[in-house]
Amino acid sequence: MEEKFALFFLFFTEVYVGCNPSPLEDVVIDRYYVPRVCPREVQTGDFVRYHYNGSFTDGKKFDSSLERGRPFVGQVGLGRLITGIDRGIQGMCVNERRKVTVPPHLAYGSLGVGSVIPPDAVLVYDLVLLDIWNTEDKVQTFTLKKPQACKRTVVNTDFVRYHYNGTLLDGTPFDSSYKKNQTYDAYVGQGELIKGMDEGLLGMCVGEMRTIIIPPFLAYGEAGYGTDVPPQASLMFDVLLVDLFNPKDDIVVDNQEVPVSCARKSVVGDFIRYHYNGTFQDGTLFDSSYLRNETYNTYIGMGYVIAGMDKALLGVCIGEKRRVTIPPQLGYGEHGSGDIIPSSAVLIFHIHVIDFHNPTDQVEIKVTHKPEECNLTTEANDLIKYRYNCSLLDGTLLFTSDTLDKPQETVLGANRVIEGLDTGLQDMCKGERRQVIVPPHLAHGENGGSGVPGSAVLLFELELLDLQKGVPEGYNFVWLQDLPEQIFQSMDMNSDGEVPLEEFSAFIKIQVAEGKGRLRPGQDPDVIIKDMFTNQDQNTDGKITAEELTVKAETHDEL
Ligand SMILES: *[C@@H]1O[C@H](CO)[C@@H](O)[C@H](O)[C@H]1NC(C)=O
Ligand SMILES: *[C@@H]1O[C@H](CO)[C@@H](O)[C@H](O)[C@H]1NC(C)=O
Ligand SMILES: *[C@@H]1O[C@H](CO)[C@@H](O)[C@H](O)[C@H]1NC(C)=O
Ligand SMILES: *[C@@H]1O[C@H](CO)[C@@H](O)[C@H](O)[C@H]1NC(C)=O
Ligand SMILES: *[C@@H]1O[C@H](CO)[C@@H](O)[C@H](O)[C@H]1NC(C)=O
Ligand SMILES: *[C@@H]1O[C@H](CO)[C@@H](O)[C@H](O)[C@H]1NC(C)=O
Ligand SMILES: *[C@@H]1O[C@H](CO)[C@@H](O)[C@H](O)[C@H]1NC(C)=O
Ligand SMILES: [Ca+2]
Ligand SMILES: [Ca+2]
Repeated sequence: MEEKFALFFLFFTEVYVGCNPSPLEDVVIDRYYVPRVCPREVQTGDFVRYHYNGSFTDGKKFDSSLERGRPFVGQVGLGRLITGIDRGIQGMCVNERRKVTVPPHLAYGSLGVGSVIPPDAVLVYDLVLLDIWNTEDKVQTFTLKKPQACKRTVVNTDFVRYHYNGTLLDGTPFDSSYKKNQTYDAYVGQGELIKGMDEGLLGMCVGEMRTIIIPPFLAYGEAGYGTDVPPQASLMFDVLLVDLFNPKDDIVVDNQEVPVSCARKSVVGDFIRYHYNGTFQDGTLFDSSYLRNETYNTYIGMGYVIAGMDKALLGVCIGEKRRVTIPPQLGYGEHGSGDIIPSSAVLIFHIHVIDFHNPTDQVEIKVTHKPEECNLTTEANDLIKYRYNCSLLDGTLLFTSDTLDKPQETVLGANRVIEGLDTGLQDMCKGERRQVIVPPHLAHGENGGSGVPGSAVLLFELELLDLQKGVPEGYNFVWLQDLPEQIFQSMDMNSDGEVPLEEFSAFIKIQVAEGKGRLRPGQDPDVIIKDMFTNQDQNTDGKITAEELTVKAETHDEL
């Protein structure tokens, strides 16, 4: 029923009423379907959108909005519709169905409408209400779900990513972000969205779910949108806010857990190993180092990681935990990353710093116990016995000598242990205890090995149990004092001009006992002495002669 059409005939209905009263005084309303929830009822001044079939009392149809393919839109109670409808539609709610029987004086009177409606016709309208709105309407919002913690809410100029289901007021879906498998992304209050959405999103926090009801003049108005949004349609959006940031945002660091002792904080150029869980603002996990069982390792502040992470890793302590919120312009930007990071996504990282070091770091030694008497200290070539624990800086124990039957034994300065541990074991006296921190370039390096992760900083707890002064590599015996002038004569104790093994052995043992010389520690002295003897007995007749005896003069120690 066209508005103009209705208006034109109104005048005649009024005239008719006076002269020829109809058996029906007023409209008869049959509310044959009323929805359970009826949040709003039609009132005078409201705009309505409805479908109708108009028929005569014998059931013959004279008009139908359905057949015309679009619902009727009009304003109620202002004489723009036939009076019968103006009255019959009052109090109706969306999705309600009514049969309104209109006597002729409230419809087209004694004139009727051309060949369509005969004079004095009683009309039966079957109505279903699709939409109500009023020019006074505002955007309505209802929160369905809200996270407990809500630090930040949408303001103008924010960029939001949200999911939505859009329906008309009668429940007909017209669009949904879920169909496209991606959020709808836009700046708020910048004219990218319909006005009602710009308004309806304000104050929302990530994770909140809202219903936003928008009257047509703040949505698509007269024009409607495509085939799915008819002209003058109120829109109802169920919105779930997934993500929120402002292009002016910097990274945000919070939820810090800093260890009590923090000797130094990371700086540009440090190499760091950390664990992380990466989630979006809605809590969805997109990546985690824990799933790979290995830390993420990188240099800090050198552009090897996204700008926000480079910033987030500065100034951390070893063992620190922190949460970092990285806006997309400091993350993966508008392009996102592969299938994992959508465009313009805010990233939240929970970080746990395992260790960091600088390639210029040296071994760090902290003496935890020093015996009162500490005259004799370790140096290269010494044979030592020690206990140790070796752990990562997060406390993970890698190795310990406690599980061995006897203490660990080694010769210092002989490449027997990693360089950093060798350094850490030097200048130590018996009974001393230390904590030694060894950077990876003085330990197992970038690749790690035998249970040690790549680039790991190691913490050694050491205790020196015993030390025996040693001899340089390749030597069996060294003189600790100037060697005797007449060495062969000293050796040839019975002065018969020759020195058999027994005489040689007795001589060496006397030198050792008197502190004049030292045998290589850690081996059977007799075996070493025999070895030394064989070296001198050039003709292998079992005796050394004065001619055979040579002394490495330049080092004044080897026999
Ligand atoms: C009008 O008639 C059509 C076709 O018979 C029917 O589907 C519809 O429910 C009727 N009522 C309204 C209000 O459109
Ligand atoms: C959306 O994702 C689901 C599951 O991931 C997939 O089955 C579907 O084909 C996707 N739809 C579109 C339109 O990409
Ligand atoms: C949209 O509808 C789908 C399917 O009914 C539902 O799973 C989803 O939660 C709805 N989203 C919102 C924001 O209401
Ligand atoms: C990580 O370690 C756990 C337990 O040690 C193991 O069950 C899991 O398979 C490992 N995952 C990977 C990716 O190596
Ligand atoms: C990452 O998530 C795992 C599993 O939920 C948890 O055990 C771990 O503590 C989390 N790490 C950080 C740094 O939050
Ligand atoms: C160790 O040195 C102290 C002085 O520092 C001295 O009194 C002590 O006698 C020395 N002990 C030995 C065994 O040489
Ligand atoms: C190694 O750790 C155990 C357990 O904490 C401790 O008892 C032991 O003294 C440590 N060893 C060293 C050399 O510090
Ligand atoms: Ca002799
Ligand atoms: Ca000989």
